[in-house]
Amino acid sequence: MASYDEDEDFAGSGSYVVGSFPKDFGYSEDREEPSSQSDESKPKILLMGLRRSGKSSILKVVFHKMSPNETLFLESTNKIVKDDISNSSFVQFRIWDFPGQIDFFGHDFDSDQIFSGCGSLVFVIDAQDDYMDALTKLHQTVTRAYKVNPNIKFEVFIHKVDGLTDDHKIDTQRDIHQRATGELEDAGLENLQLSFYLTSIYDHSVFEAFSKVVQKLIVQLPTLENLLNILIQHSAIEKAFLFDVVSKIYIATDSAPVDMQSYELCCDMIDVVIDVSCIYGLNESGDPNAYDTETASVIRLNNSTVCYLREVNRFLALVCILREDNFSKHGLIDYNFHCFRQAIQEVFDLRQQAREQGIRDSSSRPKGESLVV
Ligand SMILES: Nc1nc2c(ncn2[C@@H]2O[C@H](COP(=O)(O)OP(=O)(O)OP(=O)(O)O)[C@@H](O)[C@H]2O)c(=O)[nH]1
Ligand SMILES: [Mg+2]
Repeated sequence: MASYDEDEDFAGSGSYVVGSFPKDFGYSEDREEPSSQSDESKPKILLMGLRRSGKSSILKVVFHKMSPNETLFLESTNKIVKDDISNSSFVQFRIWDFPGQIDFFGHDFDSDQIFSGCGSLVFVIDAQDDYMDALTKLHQTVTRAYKVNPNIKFEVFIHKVDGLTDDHKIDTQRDIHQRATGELEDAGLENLQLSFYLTSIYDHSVFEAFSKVVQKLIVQLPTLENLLNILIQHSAIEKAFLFDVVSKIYIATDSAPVDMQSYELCCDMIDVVIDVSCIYGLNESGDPNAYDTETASVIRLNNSTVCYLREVNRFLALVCILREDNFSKHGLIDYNFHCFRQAIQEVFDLRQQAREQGIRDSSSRPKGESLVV
């Protein structure tokens, strides 16, 4: 990194641990709260898989800022842990972390209750271990879930790939993909689609995979993607991500392909901005505040690239990558960003209206399977 311009005021928070968000991740109070939804209407994401496959670690690292090394001390989960993500984050859902040894055929397992109202089922397979038992369990799990609720999105995380060479990763993914889908075809379930991801908590892959899982549940995704496409085309931006700041998962991006490096760069930028802002930032009245409407940053890299971050709303930030010469049209970009932010606001105002409507007729509505973001 060549230089770092901190060109706008940051706001920050008092109690702060380096490398993590403060608990009271601050913002001005007068904004609309994200959640007035009842708990039941938020879609569920289920985390399943064999014991020690890494389910709780994924939950802790992605949504609770645990450092990967700390997961070594996690205890085995012995009952379903229900985690409500919506209070600290823009995306609204509940994650249920299951114990690895759960018995689907036991009396205490109510599959109707568990799989109905479920948006996604993330099945975690430990790629460093022999995965034959995991594949059997995967098959049992998805067939059972599919019977109860065919709308569930089935996501397979081929996990702990930090221990594998690149070739080994590809081979493992191919092998798991073939065996899992082959078994489903044999069982006459061709319509049951599985998506596969190579993940590890030791790099950004698990955040990227979770971004995609969450995106599938966002009903307004095509609109958000469209707005991002318009923005980048008119501002000569190479790549733009709309981030959920706390979790660092991106809820939408433009249609140019995502390369891991750009995503990592943008994640790191969020960390840097929040860190600096937590330490040095104060809002107008002198109170600490980590992230607010003034939050913005420009980082110039030594390969003639610029990373640009702007606050979109309480929970979201736009992070863009563009060529340095195109950044000279700064005014144009800012104007376009202003339009973009307004459009996003309109999308969410509609969401709010729909939600209020929904609360009124919630008794007659099926419980949500899509995220209403
Ligand atoms: N190398 C590596 N180890 C991981 C990764 N994710 C998790 N682990 C380790 O795997 C072990 C088990 O992780 P847990 O998160 O407790 O697994 P779990 O699936 O929740 O296990 P149960 O609760 O018993 O079902 C821990 O020691 C983690 O540090 C990863 O991406 N790479
Ligand atoms: Mg666990």
